[in-house]
This record gives sequence, structure tokens and C-alpha cells, in this order.
Amino acid sequence: MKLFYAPHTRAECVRWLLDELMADYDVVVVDFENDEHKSDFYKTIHPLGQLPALEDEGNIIIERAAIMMHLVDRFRARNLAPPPGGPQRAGFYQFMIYGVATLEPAAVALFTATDQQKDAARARFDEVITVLETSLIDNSGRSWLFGQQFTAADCLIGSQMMWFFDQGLLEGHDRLIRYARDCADRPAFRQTPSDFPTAQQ
Ligand SMILES: N[C@@H](CCC(=O)N[C@@H](CS)C(=O)NCC(=O)O)C(=O)O
Repeated sequence: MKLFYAPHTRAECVRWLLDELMADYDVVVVDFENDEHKSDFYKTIHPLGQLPALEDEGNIIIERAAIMMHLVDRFRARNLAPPPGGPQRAGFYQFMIYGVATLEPAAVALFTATDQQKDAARARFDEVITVLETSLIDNSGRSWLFGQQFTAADCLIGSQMMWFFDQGLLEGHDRLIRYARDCADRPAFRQTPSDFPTAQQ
């Protein structure tokens, strides 16, 4: 199994999940700063030249939510998703898709808003993020999206919360700031890859 990765990109949450799963995997660092993700070589891996991508038994998977949902099934014994077929599994899919399809576009619209668009973008972001915050608050005392069970949805949404916190988007959302800190304290998150080979090697 091979993860195509660059630090501080959307590949980080997949790297984190692989470490939570204690998976045996290789990392290929793609030099994002020098546009290596747009190289002919890398476009044979990801036709859009984006990170992350995962190679698993010769198959390439793109889109991090899809990669992560695949990984929890691939390493089922590690229990990083609620059991298939049940209501919590449906909630797990819901958070994975909400994260990439609803929350992230609202955040990107806010980062990129012109002065004129700013108020509307902020209102939309707050509306969307309240769904997540309410869900964490409604279950007081619980640490993760699914109570005491840490799941891959926490790797995805937790990474987004750390990103949004760094961008100053979480002001006033205390529960989400606490959640982002709890995620950042996970030993598997703090594990930083240092000796990975680069794509040219
Ligand atoms: N929907 C994709 C988005 C991937 C993505 O946009 N990755 C960024 C890095 S954080 C990237 O590769 N950007 C370069 C580009 O879009 O050309 C996913 O979630 O995997």
C-alpha cells in the first residue's frame, strides 16, 4: 500500500488514519511546493494532479473520503468505523460526505470571498458548521463524533477543524476548538513522517 503525500495538504488526514489503523504502508512524498503534483509522472497516478492518492494492490484510489472509507473496511478489525448496516454507520457516511461536500466548500468560499461576498460567506459557513457543533454538544461528555469510539470521520473532520482553526474561522465555536485540540493530541496524529522517499526516487 502506497500513499502519495505532501505535508500540510489534504493527504495529512489519510496519513493520520493509516497510523491510527497501524497499517503497514509506504509513503511517496510529492513535492507540492515545486508543483511535482502536476508532473507527467504524478498525473499517471492522479489525473487531476491532486493529493492524496492511494495505491492498494495495484489499484489507485483518489478522493480522500473514498480512500478513508475504503481503509476502514480494509482494516476492519481495527474498528475505526461503526458496524456496517447500522444507524451509526449511516451517520458515519453522513459525516464523511458532509465534510468534503458541504463543510469544505463553505469554508473555501469564505477563504476566497471578496469584501462584498464576505458577510454572506460567513453566514453560510456558520450555518453549516453549526450542524457539526450541535452534534458534538448534544452528546455532552463525548469526545468524538461517535461518542467514545474514535473513527475515521474524526480524522477527516478533525483535520478540517485544525485547518479552519489555523485560518481563524473557529472564533466563537468553543466546542469545535476543544475538539480540534483533542484530535491534535492523538499520538497517531502527532507522528510525523520524516524519512519518506520522494516521488523522483
Ligand atoms: N476532493 C479532493 C481534493 C484534493 C485537493 O484539492 N488536494 C489539494 C492539496 S490540499 C491539491 O492537490 N491541490 C492542487 C490542485 O487542485 O491542483 C480530495 O478530497 O481528495
